[in-house]
Amino acid sequence: NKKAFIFDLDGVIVDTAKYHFLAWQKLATSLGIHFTHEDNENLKGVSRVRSLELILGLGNYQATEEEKQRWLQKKNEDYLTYIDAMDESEILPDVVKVLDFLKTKNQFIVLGSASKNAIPILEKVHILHYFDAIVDGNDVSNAKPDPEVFLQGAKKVKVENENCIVFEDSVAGIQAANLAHMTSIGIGEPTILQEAKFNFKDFTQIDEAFLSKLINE
Ligand code: B16
Ligand code: MG
Repeated sequence: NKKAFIFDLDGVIVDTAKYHFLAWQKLATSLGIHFTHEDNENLKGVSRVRSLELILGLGNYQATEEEKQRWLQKKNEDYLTYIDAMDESEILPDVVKVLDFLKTKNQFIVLGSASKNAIPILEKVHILHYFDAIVDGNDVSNAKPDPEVFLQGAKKVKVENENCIVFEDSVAGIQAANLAHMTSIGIGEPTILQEAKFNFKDFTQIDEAFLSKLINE
């Protein structure tokens, strides 16, 4: 039996949230908006456009469509300068170990991310070759918690939704996986990701016995 293991990117494979934060904060500061690490938590798993709207909301800032487009582009250019400097040392602990194990067990490995920069990031950290399918922010029209991103992933590898396992660090992503009738695994703070079927602090807490059980059940 072949299952599909669907990985979110930011917060699961790499910690790009810190770079999103720096780029958003630069923009916010230039607009006179106070933007904190706490505010950044609410942007995790959220699309780029929605993130900008949330930040403008913090400053009660009314912007024209033209301004919004310009700022989105500016933020992404800044973000990409950080991405450009990434290498494999930024892969979160034991992610590669889990990917290797799933490969030896001949399981499908899929990416399900809201980011439009997913492929360049995977290339930068040299793990693009592990993925049998990639669904990212360029493919989906409905953001998490809508299950579209994961449903498209399952379809690409032709695996039933019930046979998909999703690793997610955001509440919206866990909800999306649950709505898709997939097995949801929260990576991060269990109190935040309560709705997940299983919870782990990070991949160092996930052992081969657990993965084997998921493969064989
Ligand atoms: P981009 P994920 C998400 O990635 C991030 O968590 C979120 O903070 C970001 O706004 C979104 O991607 C869009 O990213 O600006 O690169 O298109 O967690 O779904 O992998
Ligand atoms: Mg994420």
